[in-house]
Amino acid sequence: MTTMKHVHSGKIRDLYELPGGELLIVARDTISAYDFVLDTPIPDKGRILTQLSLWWFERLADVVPNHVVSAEPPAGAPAEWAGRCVVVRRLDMVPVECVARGYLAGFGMTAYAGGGAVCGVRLPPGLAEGDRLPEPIFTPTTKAPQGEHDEPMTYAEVAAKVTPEVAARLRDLTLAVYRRGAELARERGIIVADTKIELGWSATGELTLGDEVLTPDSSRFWPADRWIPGRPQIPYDKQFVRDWLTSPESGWDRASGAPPPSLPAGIVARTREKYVEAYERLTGLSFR
Ligand code: Q0N
Repeated sequence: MTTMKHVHSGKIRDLYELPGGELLIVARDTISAYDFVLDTPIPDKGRILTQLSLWWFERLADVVPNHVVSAEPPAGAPAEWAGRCVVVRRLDMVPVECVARGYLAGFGMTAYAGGGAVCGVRLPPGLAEGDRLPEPIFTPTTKAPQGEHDEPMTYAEVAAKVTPEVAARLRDLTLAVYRRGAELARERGIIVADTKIELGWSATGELTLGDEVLTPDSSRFWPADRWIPGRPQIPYDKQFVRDWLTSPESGWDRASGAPPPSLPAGIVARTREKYVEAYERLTGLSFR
């Protein structure tokens, strides 16, 4: 029986320490919307995103090594963790959130509208929300403690924090992961507008990909056939949730600050279907 020491609970995933010092990431079925974690889980979301991330790690192995040790639950793990837990090597995490953007959305849009640049990267004038950028850009942020918001960093700030040599490697790896992911996804009808990765140092001193990668939780996925630059895009996974929450049926007033209501079964089922669809489209595999 393996003893698992609980070390951290995030919004979406829990982290445990295993006896050998390895870590165990357990993904939950939780979904967030409008900065709230909803009280209604999406069945299978944890398994779908875990399996998608594992698939990408393999697909990216020639770009960057990853922290995965095993996708088998350790002996003694609860049966309901099957398929949604991953044993990983402990890394010494780099103190920078590594973000690549290929399209203008979210913070990238806000920063561009405010001064024509994102994290110190100047962009051409005249870009609209949802536009594809001439080239993907590296837009790192600080790693804020839980509950606080990450702050944008310029490339020079990253270099000052981790050395210029390491900053260049973070940027190059982040852009390489984004390019590989976005290109493959685009062929399969999904736009990856941006993505966040976490890198860390392995015990042997190799810069290694941690966390999860190229999932709808770590990236903005848009359905390519509904991409209309010039306005906010439809999120691939959360379209039904957001539409319902902001509709009169939900009775929710977003401006009130009150937590959103529970989701109706129909919205849950259609949202689950979007995660299954994203997984199946990207991997070409059938879910379960
Ligand atoms: C780590 N976080 C932030 C997992 C991700 N391989 C690792 N080694 C050391 N630390 C971490 C990892 C990883 N991954 C990463 N916290 C610790 C995000 N977490 C949230 C919970 O799930």
